[in-house]
Amino acid sequence: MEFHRKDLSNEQLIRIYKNLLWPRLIEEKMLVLLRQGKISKWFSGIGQEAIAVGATLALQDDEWIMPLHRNLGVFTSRNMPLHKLFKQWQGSQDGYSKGRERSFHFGNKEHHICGMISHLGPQLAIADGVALAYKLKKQNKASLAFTGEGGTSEGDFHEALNVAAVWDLPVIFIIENNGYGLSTPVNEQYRCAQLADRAKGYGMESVVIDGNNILTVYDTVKGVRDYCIKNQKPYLIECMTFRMRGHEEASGTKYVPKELFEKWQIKDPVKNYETFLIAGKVLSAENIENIREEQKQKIEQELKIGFDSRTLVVRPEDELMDVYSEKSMANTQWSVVDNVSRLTSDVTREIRMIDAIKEGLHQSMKLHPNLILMGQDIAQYGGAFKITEGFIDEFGNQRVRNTPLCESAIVGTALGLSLEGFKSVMEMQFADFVTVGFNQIVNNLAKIHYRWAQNADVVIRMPTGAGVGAGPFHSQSNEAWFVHTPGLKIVYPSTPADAKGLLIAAINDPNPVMYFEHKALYRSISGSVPEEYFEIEIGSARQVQTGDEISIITYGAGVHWAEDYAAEHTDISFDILDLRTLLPLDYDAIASCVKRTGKVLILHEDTLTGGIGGEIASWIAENCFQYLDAPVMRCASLDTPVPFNLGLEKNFLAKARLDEYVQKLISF
Ligand SMILES: Cc1ncc(C[n+]2csc(CCOP(=O)(O)OP(=O)(O)O)c2C)c(N)n1
Repeated sequence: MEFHRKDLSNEQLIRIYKNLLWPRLIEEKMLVLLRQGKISKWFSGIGQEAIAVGATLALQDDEWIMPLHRNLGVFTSRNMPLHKLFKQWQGSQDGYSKGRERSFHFGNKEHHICGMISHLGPQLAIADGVALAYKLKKQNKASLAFTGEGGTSEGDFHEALNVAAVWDLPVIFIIENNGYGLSTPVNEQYRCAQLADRAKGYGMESVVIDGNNILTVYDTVKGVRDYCIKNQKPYLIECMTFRMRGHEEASGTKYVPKELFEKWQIKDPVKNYETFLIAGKVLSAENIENIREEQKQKIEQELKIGFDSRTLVVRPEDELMDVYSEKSMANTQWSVVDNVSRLTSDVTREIRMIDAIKEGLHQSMKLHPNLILMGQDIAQYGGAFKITEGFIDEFGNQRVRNTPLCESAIVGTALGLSLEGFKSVMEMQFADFVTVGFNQIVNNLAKIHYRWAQNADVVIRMPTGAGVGAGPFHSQSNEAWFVHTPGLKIVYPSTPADAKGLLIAAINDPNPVMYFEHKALYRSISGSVPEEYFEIEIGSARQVQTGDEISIITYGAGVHWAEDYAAEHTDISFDILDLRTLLPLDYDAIASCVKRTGKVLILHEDTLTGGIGGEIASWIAENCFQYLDAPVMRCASLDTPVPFNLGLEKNFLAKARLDEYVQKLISF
């Protein structure tokens, strides 16, 4: 192995050596502890350390890195103390994730390390978001994301590289090509000669390097970083290396031919670098022995602290509290109200739902210079529903961004922006297409605060619902998928005023908010909306009307169905509650309804089975049983996909069965 020191001083070469050796020795010790049952799971990076260490040392300490499961060298090279790392691996509450995450699935803001989720691929687009933040702030920085060669087969790899290329983002993508993805060899993973060749297809430069040569990695990443910053472009580096142990320690290596281990043993990154240092008289064999001894002793000292963890204290309220980031009201100039009537000015006008959404978004853009809008066709074209029409002229194309067709990468990018203090609103062209960004939402955005205290300041606008003859893939109600995910907030307004106030609240909320807007209500519903900038509190329902015979608990289009029905059936005294927020639910308002009427009908456009109606019904049964005069009933859409033909769609929708359910309940 040839090493080129270029202009590196002896001190620098030694610093690099110490950083390279440190994760090796830690890991050797961990493998012993693993066999003794003192830690649970371990993904070995032995033989690959030069990549994580070389790349990390080549960056500045405040540049974000998105590491994976084999990148101990990233964590150690960012000087995370071993005792705390060890507590993390033990699942101690004193670790980086308060015992909530395993092995290397954690991040830390202070060290600018973004914690991976288990899913391979989603990390890459987060690096896009961070790089976009650097670009918008005109900072001379680059972000860096790792992937294994197996991970390059994921769609997220393609999406992230494409977005970085199209948006000219300073991101360094590193592929650690270590021969196997679990047991799958490279010839069953991809067909190109080198994965780096793919860069050309994205309009990106790339290089293949020896990933076992620490100076090659260090020098390449340093140069690539300069290139990315200077040219404001991404770059792909493929590091050739080998996985010297099993995928994880329990899975063995039977499927790997012995010759491969022999071939790569010779290329060991630590041994070879030591040989180079000795040959160049940078260090003597004795120096090296001393450094090794020093580090081994340090490991023992750190482990002593590491083992001394406090006993686990389980407090459900602490667990629940960390799911969401506290709302920060610092630097806010707006009036926060939980009821529109408490506004400071009473200037209102009659506007349509769509105009109210647009106004909320527009006022938010004016108030928050750090708010970025992203979505397909939202710039010059103004979006599929024209909500952002004209925004680009006022706010420019840096803040109002057309995206390529890649929902997953844009959600990931939004998260990356959040890491650097930006807010973002992403427009799903139709709520139906959220399925291709689902993983990022439910696993990355939703869980990140609980896992390592990083918030995801992201709103996803979801044009939703049926009633416009748009067929199975432009009509779905999919809010229930998200209600089942702790960490998200779900809002779903039914009036123009609520649409504006809730959108503003969603944007001000530091947590990920799914904002459902019903397409059929956009232009069909008008209402009085304050001109002023105001919030409707997330989590508060709206009592539409009070009555004493039947309570209809509903949201979205259901509110209008219920109101219309009540207007046509004045012989029945209806109590109507518009939930407005589905997560968190306003249980006080729900309980009040039950107490007022004793008969509850939950009405929603979503299909019956697994819809939120079931959740509310069971909560009422459990908590308000004594006030009930009849079983809680659910009126929902048919358990079929949404059909295209208007006659079939009408039959599908819950509204078609509203009369039947009201009659059933009234006569109970
Ligand atoms: C989306 C997804 N599918 C499957 C897995 C299970 N899995 C974990 S690691 C791994 C192999 C990854 O190979 P590679 O990307 O080459 O990285 P390496 O483990 O070799 O470093 C697999 C299949 C996963 N974590 N995520």
